[in-house]
Amino acid sequence: MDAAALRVVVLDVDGTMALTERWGHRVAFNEAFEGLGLPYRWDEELYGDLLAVGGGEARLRHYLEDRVGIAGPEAADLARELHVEKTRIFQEMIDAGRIPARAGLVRFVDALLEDGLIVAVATTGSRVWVEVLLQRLLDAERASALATVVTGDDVRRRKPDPEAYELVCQRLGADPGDAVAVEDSQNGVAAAKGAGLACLAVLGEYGTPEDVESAHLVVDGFGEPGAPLRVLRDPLGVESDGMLDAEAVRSLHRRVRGRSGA
Ligand code: XBP
Ligand code: MG
Repeated sequence: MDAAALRVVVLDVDGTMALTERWGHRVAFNEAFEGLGLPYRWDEELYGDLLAVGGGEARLRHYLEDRVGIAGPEAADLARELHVEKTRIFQEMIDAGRIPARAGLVRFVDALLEDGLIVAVATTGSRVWVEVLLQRLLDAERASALATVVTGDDVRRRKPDPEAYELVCQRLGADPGDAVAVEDSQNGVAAAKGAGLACLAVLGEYGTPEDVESAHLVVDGFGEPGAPLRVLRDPLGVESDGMLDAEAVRSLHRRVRGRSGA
């Protein structure tokens, strides 16, 4: 049976399209704590641990209950109030141009679109800032070329649950076997593979090769002319010649599908 042809590439946002966590979201959370007169602060190491919980409001509630010891209902109310303030602060950071695209992202998206591939987004982040950030990272024309954008507001279960990727495929009428996900974290790779997509990991600021070892290819970036990416794991022998482009993603997809005979 011929392997299904690649049709769709689904991009994660946080850690993949932009390094948003360490100096973006984490700083916004800390400024929200300060703004509400609370003594809590998330240093870089603690935040890396807390990223295991997808969704900023859920992350806050987990921290307040498990690390601070605040009871459930009170923690839920405070988490909601803090997350509204954090989201406002993060939007200000985006508007101030403090969240740049990763090197090679725009080149990569252009290559996918020019090759006739459908490009979509699946993120756990909140829609209210995701849409603004995509306009900033990609410019308005490219952002409007995205076939669909699934955010944390559109799903009941966040990554590592596969729901976000299942919803993208459902909205596009695409078989997961015809799609490749581009992710940066353990939760993201688990969500993509759980939904049946092949998965390429572009390591983010917190991910390690071990975290994403179940991805079909692990690299340290998108690569740029003169600044080649480093291949960290390539069990299928995809070969990317220093830059991710449509052919590299098609090669990965062929090898994954060809191997499983799907
Ligand atoms: C991103 C997240 C988000 C961000 C914070 O995960 O988990 O919660 O950390 O954004 P992924 P919000 O990269 O897997 O999409 O505060 O808006 O949730
Ligand atoms: Mg991510």
